[in-house]
Amino acid sequence: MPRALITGITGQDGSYLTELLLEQGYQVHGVVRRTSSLDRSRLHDLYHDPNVYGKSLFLHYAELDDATTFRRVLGTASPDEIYHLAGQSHVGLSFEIPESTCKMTGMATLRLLEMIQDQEKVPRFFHAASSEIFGKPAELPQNEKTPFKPVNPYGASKAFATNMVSIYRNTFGVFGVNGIMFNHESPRRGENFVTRKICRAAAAIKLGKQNELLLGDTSAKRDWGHARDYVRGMWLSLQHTTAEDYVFATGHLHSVQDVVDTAFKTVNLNPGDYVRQDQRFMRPTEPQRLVGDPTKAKRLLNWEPSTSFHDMIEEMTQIEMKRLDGEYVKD
Ligand code: G4F
Repeated sequence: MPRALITGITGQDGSYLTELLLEQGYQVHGVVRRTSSLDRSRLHDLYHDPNVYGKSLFLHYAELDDATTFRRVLGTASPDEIYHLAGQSHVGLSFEIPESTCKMTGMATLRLLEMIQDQEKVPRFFHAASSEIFGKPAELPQNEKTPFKPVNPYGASKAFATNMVSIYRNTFGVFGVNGIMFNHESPRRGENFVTRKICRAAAAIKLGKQNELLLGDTSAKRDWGHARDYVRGMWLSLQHTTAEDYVFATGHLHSVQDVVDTAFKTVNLNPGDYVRQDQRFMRPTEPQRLVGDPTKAKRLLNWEPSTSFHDMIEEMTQIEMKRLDGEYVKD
């Protein structure tokens, strides 16, 4: 039974990846922060399933900046594969807490690379890198060779971590993979990211539970795919014979306004009646034209996104309607 260790297991990607790895017959170990509550988390069902928790799924308390406890978890879990997904992942917030963003996103990755090198059996290592490393890119679409030009503290810390993974791979032979993840969303997305915020608001307004939706720059564009597809890419990348970097993206750009239009159309409302711009949600700088070229992932891993932008936003909005109506949704 292969053994995997996931940092950030309670997040959107961590929960989908856990389900995938359990289906593939893995024993899954997850690192959770002491402050995390599992009860209302995305792992709730698995955590409360006596056939799963304590049998094929194990959770360990540890902080990424506490090497002693993390080393202990590594010893207990003895993983064949590590999926490093944890970190401060909100770009806007990274302007407010740049130091801790760099500590949690950049330095924590380096610390992990150092620790795994000391293991008797060195596990394969997946790092969730980000399209934010490209910032204001010189070429369109971006691929694995596009130079890094981050424009915010989050992107800069991810660029540092991505470089470190390459350095440990090229210098010390670690099987380290950077998955350069473009935006990926789902009904499990955190509420402060724009797609979930919009889908939730459209549903809440429809149900009379909210009056308006305040947003920042609605002309901003992103390459948005479904998180379920992207975690499959993570897993596939560690099964390949060689350690490589991969862009995971759809190759299609949509604006925040497109998200608004699709979500409000799903609930038959006119967005112009409810959506307002609010300076508080504008960012000091915006990355530009972040759109990925997933050709390499397709060629080497046979990876392709399977859910369209339209279907994803529709699904997210419909699930919000059910949730706000008090229905339990296993998404
Ligand atoms: O949903 P967002 O906050 O995602 P962002 O900044 O693109 O970052 C996400 O994707 C990256 C790439 O995969 C990850 F590295 C990162 O960790 C995170 O998962 O914002 C998307 C766009 C931005 O241009 C933002 O300025 O939406 C714009 N926006 C407009 N109004 C807003 C809002 N974003 C948020 N969060 N809230 C708003 O009200």
